[in-house]
Amino acid sequence: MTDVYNPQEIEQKWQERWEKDGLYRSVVDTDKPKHYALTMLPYPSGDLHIGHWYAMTPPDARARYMRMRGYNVLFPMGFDAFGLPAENAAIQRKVHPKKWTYANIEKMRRQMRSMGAMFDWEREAVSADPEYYKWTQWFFIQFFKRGLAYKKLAAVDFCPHCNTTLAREQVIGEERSCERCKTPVIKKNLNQWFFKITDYADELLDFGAVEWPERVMTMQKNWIGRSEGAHVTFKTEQSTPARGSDDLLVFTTRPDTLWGATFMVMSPEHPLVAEITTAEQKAAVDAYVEQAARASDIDREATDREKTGVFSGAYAINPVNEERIPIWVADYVLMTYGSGAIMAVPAHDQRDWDFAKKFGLEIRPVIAPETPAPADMAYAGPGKMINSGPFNGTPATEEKGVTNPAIKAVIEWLEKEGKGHSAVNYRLRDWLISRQRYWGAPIPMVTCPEHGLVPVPDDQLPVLLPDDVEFMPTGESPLKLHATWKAATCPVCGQPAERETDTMDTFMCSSWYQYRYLSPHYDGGPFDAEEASYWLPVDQYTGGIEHATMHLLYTRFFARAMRDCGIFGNVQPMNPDIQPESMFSEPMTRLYNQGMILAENHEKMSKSRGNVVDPDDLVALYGADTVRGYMMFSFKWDQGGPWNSKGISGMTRFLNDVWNLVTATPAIKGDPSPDDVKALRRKTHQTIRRVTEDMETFGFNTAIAGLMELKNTMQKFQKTPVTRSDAWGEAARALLLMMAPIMPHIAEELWARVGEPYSVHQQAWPVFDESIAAEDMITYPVQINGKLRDRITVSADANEETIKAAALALEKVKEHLNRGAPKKVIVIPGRLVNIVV
Ligand code: ANZ
Repeated sequence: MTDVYNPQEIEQKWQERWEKDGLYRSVVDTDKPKHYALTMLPYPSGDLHIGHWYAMTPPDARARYMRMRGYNVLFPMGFDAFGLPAENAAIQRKVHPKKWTYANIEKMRRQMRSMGAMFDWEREAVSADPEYYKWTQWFFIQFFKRGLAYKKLAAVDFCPHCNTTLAREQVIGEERSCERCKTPVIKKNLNQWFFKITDYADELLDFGAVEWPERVMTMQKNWIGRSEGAHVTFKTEQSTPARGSDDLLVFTTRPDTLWGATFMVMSPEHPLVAEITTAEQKAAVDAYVEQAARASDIDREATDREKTGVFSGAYAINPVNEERIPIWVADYVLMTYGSGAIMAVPAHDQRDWDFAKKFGLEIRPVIAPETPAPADMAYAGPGKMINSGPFNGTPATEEKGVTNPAIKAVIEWLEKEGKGHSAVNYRLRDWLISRQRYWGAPIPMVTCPEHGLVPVPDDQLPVLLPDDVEFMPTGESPLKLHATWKAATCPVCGQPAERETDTMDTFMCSSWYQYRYLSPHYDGGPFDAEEASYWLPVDQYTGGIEHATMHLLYTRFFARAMRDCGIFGNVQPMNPDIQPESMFSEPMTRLYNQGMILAENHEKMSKSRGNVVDPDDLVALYGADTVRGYMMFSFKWDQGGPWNSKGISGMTRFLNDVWNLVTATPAIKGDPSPDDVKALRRKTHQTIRRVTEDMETFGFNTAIAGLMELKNTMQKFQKTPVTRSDAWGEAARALLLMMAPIMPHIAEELWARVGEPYSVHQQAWPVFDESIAAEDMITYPVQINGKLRDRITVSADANEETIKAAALALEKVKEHLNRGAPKKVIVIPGRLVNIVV
C-alpha cells in the first residue's frame, strides 16, 4: 500500500469489500426507525452523464448521513426501461429495443457502482422486466374493474414525429409541441384509454400530508385548475319541450354578472352549432368552423389575438331577465373547457369586451366600481351590483367563488328558481395512457364481439411483449401488424377475440416503482405487504422540477387509486406515528428538487451540442470522492449551474491535505497549550453543529466548507504538541465521520488507518457539545461619562459594532440617553465600554 493518496486503488478496494459484506443491504428491522430515501429512477439512455451524478450522489450522501443518525435506511435504484428512445434507436440503428435497453442498463449499473453509492442492488427493479410489468398490467386491470380506466373516442394530441398520442402533460409550450421531440402536435380523433384522474382532482389539491416545495404544489394546483362558479341553462329559441336538448349550458365563474350577458358564444366544435344555426347563416358558419379547426388551443386562448367569430342567426333567452340575446360562434371559446359555450359579459370580461367592440354588440355594466375605472376596457374589480333587478346594491368583492357575497346570493337565487346551480370546473383532464408504440407494457385487454372489452385473467399475466415485430413508425401500433398478436380468446366465452395493440404510457410504469423496490421479485402481488408495512411511505424523495406536473401528479393519483381498489388491504403501518390514510394516499412525504448542471458554456448539456461532461473520465482522473465532493461543494444543490472543470483540483487538494493530516502527523513533543486544545475542540464541536444542520437541509456546499475550515484549523496546530492531545484524535475522527457520507472511500480508508473498526459507514454520526462549541464570553463594565452603570456579556470574538450595540441596548443606558444619541461610545477591547452623553 502506498502512502500517497491514490483514489483509484482505494475506491475499487472498498467498493468490492462493501459489496462482499452486503454493507448496504437494508432489511426490515422493527427495532430501528426507518427512512426510505428515494431518488427518481433514471431512463437507461446509454451513458451516465454528470447530471445523473448530480441527481444521485447528494441523495446518497443524505441517505448515508441518515444511516449514521441511527435510521434503518433504504436507498434503492432501478431503471425506467420502457419508452420511445429505445424504439427510435431501433429504427435508426436497427438494433432491437430490448437489446439496446438492456445493454444500456448493464453499462449504467457499472457506472453507478463507480459512484460508491449505497444503493441496495438486491432491490433493483427494471420496469421492462416481465416480472415488473406483470404488475403494471395487473394495476391496469384493477383500475378497469373499478371504473378508473376507460376507453373512449376522443380528440387527442398526436405527435406526428413520434407517431403516437401524448398525454396533455406531455404537450408543452405555447407552440404545443411534443415534450420529447419538440414537434408541434396535431389533433386526432382516436379511440384511446384514459385513467380517471379527474375523480381525484379535489383530493389532489390537498397537500396537508406532505412537506413539498411550495413551487411544486403551486404548479400542481394550477395544473388541476379548480374554478368555482355556476352552471346556468339558457334556452335557445329553437328549444321546445320536445327539443330540450337545444338548451345551452354555460359554466361561469361570475354568475353575479348574469344581467350583463348581452350575447352568447359557442365554441366552433360545439355539437349544437349545427343544430341551431339558421339557414341564412349556414354557409358563413360552416366556413368559420372549418377555418377554426386549423388554429391551436393556445393561439385561440391568447388574449391579445384579434377576435374572430360569426353570428349563428339564433337567439337565446337570458334566464334572469328573459332578454333575447344573439348566439355567436367564435374560437376564443374552447370545447375542451367547461361546457364549450359561454354567456358573454363584455362589460366585465376583456375577451368579451374585445369581441363586442369588434362586432358592435351591446356592453352593459352590471358592477359599479368603487373608485372610477377606465371606461375603455372591461372592469373586473370589486363594486356594487347595478342593472341587476333584485340584486342591485349587493356588494361584489374581489373574492372568487361563494366567499364573494354577490356570487353567493345569485347562486342561491338560481338554485331556488331552478335556473342554475353552483358548479366547480377543473382544467385537469383524464390521463391518456395508450400509446401506439411497441416498447411498453401491453394493455392487458381483449375485445370480444359479444362481451366487449374484457380484461386478461390474472393467471395469464403478464401479457408478454413479443420480440418479433417491425418497428417502422406508421402511426399504428407495431403490435397491430404482428402476425399472431391480435388473435386471442375471450376469457368469458372462449370465442375468438382481438387483443389490444396499444401499449401503456411509461409514466404508468414509474407511478408505482417505489412499491416494487420493496420486493422486486415477489410474485404474490405488486409488493410484499410486510415490507410495505415497514417501509412506506417514502420519507424523502429527490428529483428534478421538470416532473412537477407529470410524474409527481400521476404517482399521487396512483396511490389513491390503489387505496380505493383495496390494494393496501394487508398493509398496516408498523410505526404508530404514521397515519394509514396519509401513508396510502401520499406516496412521498418530503420532496426536494435539485437544480441542473449546465455545460461550461452555460448551455444545456447534450450529446448533439457536444458539450457533455463525462463522469467516467473524471473518475478515472480524480477518483469518485473528488467528483462527489466537487459536485456538492461547487453548487447549491437546489440551484445547480454551469460546470467548471478548473475548480476540481481544489477538491483533490483538500482530500490530499486530509490524507496527509491523518496519515503523516507525528506527535510533537512538549505540553499542549490549554488554549490551543480548547480552540481545536471548540472548532471541532462547532463544525459538527454546523455540518449536522447542513446535512439536514441539503446544504452540502456549506457542509463541505465547514469541513475545510476544520481541516485548516488542524493544519494550524499540526506542528504543535496539540497533536499529542485527545483533542487531536477527536478532531480527526469527527472530520472523517463527517466526510464519510460525502466522500465514502477516503473516509473508510483513513478510518482504518487511524485504527478504528470497520466500517466508518456503520458508525454513529458525531454529536456536539454545546458548551464546548460555545465561544468564550467576556463581561464588560459599561460606564456612562466614566461612571459604572451596568455590565454586558458578549462572545470573546465579538467585534466593536456588536459590543457597542449591546451596550446601547441596556435599559439603564437608554434611560440616561433619554432617546437622544450618545456623543461618543468608546470600546476598549477586552476591558470596558464608556458612553459619553
Ligand atoms: C361570464 C363571465 C363574466 C366570465 C366575467 C368571466 C368574467 P376560469 O377562471 O379559467 O375557470 N369560459 C367558460 N368556459 C369557457 C370556454 N370553454 N372557453 C373560453 N372561456 C370560457 O374561467 C371561467 C370563465 O371563462 C367563465 O366565466 C367564462 O366567462 C369563461 F365578468 O362567464 B365567465
